[in-house]
Amino acid sequence: LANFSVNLLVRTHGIRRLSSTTQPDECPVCSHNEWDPLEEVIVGRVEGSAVPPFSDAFKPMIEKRHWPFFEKMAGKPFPEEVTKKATVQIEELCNILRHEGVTVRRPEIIDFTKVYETPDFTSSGFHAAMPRDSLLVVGNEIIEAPMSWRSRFFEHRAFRPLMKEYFKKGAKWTAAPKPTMSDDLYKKEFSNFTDAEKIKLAEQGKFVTTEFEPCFDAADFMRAGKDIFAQRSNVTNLMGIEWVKRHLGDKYNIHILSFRDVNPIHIDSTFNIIGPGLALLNPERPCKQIDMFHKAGWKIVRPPVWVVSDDYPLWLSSKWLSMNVLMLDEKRVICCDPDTATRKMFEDLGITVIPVDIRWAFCFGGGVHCWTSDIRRRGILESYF
Ligand code: ABU
Repeated sequence: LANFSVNLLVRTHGIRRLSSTTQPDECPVCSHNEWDPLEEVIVGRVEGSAVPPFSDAFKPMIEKRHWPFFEKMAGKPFPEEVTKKATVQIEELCNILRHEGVTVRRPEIIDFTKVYETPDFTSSGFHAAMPRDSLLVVGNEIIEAPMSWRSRFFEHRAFRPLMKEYFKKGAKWTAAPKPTMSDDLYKKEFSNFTDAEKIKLAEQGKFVTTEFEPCFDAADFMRAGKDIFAQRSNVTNLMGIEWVKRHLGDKYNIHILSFRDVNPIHIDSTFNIIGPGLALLNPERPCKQIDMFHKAGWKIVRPPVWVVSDDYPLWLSSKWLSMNVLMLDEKRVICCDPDTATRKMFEDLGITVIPVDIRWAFCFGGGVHCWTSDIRRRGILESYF
C-alpha cells in the first residue's frame, strides 16, 4: 500500500482526536497507542528463565515473605512445575491471539542461568517473558530499553533475530544507551526501609535507582498517540525519561505521572490506557496528576480488586496484574481469568472480554500486557489531549 497523509478531526469518548501524519503502511512496525486494531504482537517466553540474583536493585521490590525463595533460588531456574504450567498457559494465549487474527512472534530461547561479567558487575540473567518491559514501540521505531537490573542487561539478545528482521523490512531500530549498572546506580540501603518510609521517599523523588546515568524499562511508558505517559519508578529514572523525550523530539509530549505506590515498577498495573480517552487507574495507587485527564475529558475507571489467595506465588508483582490487560481493539480486551466484577466493568464500558487463564505466568512478574509487545496496530498518529 502506498503511503498516505491524513488530516483528521473526530470525537471518541468525548475526546478530540487531531491528527496530521504520514503512515508508511508497508513498515512491519507501526503502533501509536494501546488500543488500535492489533495485527502483530511479540509474546514472551518463560523457557530458559532464571531466578534473578537477589541484588540491591531487586531486593527492595520483593515482598519480605518471598525473600527466602529468592535467597535460596537466585541464579537457578524457576521451579519446573510452575515453568511448565506457565509455558502451557502462554501457548494458549498465543492460540487465542492467532484465533483473533493476530500474527504472533516469539523470542529465542536463551539459558538465563549463564553467569556473565562486565567491567562493573557479575550477574546471571532473568527471562525473556515480558517484551513489554524491554521493547518500546513508538510509531515505526522499536527502542530497546536499557533496563536497570543487572539480571536484565542482556535480555535484548532473545529479541535480536526479530529486531534484525523488522529492521531489514524497514523499521527504525534504536538501542538506548546501556547503563554501566555499577554500584553508583543503586541505593544499597533501600531494602532496609519500611513500606511507609518507601512511600515517603518516593514522594521526595527517591527510589532504589539514583540519577547516576539514564536507565529505564519500556513498561514505565504508556502510549496515547502524541502523548506518552511515563513514571519515575525503581527501574526508570528521570535521566532515562529525559533520554526518551529528547530522542523522540517535538512530535511527542512526554508527561511524567506519579502515584502513591510503595514499589513503583512498570506503569501498566497502575495506569493502563485502554481506549481513546479511557484509562484504568489502580484504586490503591492514586495519581497526583489525575486532574489533567479529567480536564481533557478522559474517563478514568477504577477496576475492582482481583480476588486471589494470599499464598499464591506472586513472587515478583502485586495482585494488580488483573488490570494489566491487552486491547485487541477499542472493543475487545484479553484479560486473565476475569471475576464477575472485572467482567462487568468491561461490559459496562461496551468492551467484550476474551478470557485467558495465565495465572501461572503471573508468577514471572507480569500480566497479559507485560507478556506482550504490540508490534503493529492499524492506526495513525493522533492527539487525544
Ligand atoms: N510488571 C510489573 C508489576 C507491577 C505491579 O505488580 O504492580
